[in-house]
Amino acid sequence: MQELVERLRAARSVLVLTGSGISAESGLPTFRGVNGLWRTHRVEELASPQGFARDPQLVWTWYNERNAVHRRAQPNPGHYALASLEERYRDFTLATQNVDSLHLRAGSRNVLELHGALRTARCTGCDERIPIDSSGLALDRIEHTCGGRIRPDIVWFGESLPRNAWESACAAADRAEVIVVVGTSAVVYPAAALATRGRAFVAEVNPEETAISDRVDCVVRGTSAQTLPELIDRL
Ligand code: BJW
Repeated sequence: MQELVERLRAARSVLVLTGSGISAESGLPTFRGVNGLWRTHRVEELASPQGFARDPQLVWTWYNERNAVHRRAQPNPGHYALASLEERYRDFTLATQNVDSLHLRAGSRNVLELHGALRTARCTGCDERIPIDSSGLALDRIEHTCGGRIRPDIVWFGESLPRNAWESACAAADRAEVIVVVGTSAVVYPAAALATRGRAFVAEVNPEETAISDRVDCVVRGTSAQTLPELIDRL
């Protein structure tokens, strides 16, 4: 961790990329872990455009349940440590693959939500966005007045990432002197490519080995809620 501390002390431009592991200590499941969402649910039924076209009520029932769980969850010390890290830099970007809004609730400001967010929904026809509260979307509101359907405002496999968020994340990766990759298996593209596309010093914070562990400059093996506050204390 000492080398990462020194790099962060010297850096003017920092990018952090997070995945579902950072919310694990808030009680939210990851995707590919032992009890991960993709181990216990069929991704093609619940999280794909085809699944939504087939049975939008089933898809919304699942996302409404997840939305309720996210709302009850609280940011953990890892989320708060990243919000505090942001205070030290003029050029700090937090690109997250998470749809749970916990970074924003922890006080992070320059957050790019690469896979969307569950706090909004959007119409497949006219693209109108509507806010989603803790009760989720009522199933009788799925059919929109324009003839389209209201769907979760998130990115499923085969779909493009939100253009502005993606372009801003690429620019941040190119500018960054340090990139910290937290709590992601780094198997989902294009997000995973951010970690290693620039010339930055790249550090990984994760209790397990990942797809990019052998390509990063420094590995901090531990959970984010344990190691990130320690990192901030040492800066
Ligand atoms: C802890 C911890 C603790 C545990 N502390 N850490 C190149 C090659 C091959 C395929 C592709 C490619 N480029 C694109 C593709 C296709 C595809 C893809 O990547 N497939 C691969 C899986 C093979 N990508 C896409 O389709 C993307 N779109 C795209 O590329 O558009 C262009 C295009 C258009 C048309 C055709 C083709 C391309 C879109 C990807 C969208 C991903 N969506 C999901 C679902 C979001 C909605 C929802 O939430 O329901 O996003 S999938 C899921 O995976 C979710 C996550 O954001 C994402 C990443 O998962 P994450 O967060 O890394 O979770 P895990 O479980 O994998 O890892 C958790 C980690 O945490 C582990 O490492 C643990 O050790 C760690 N951990 N506890 C710290 N306490």
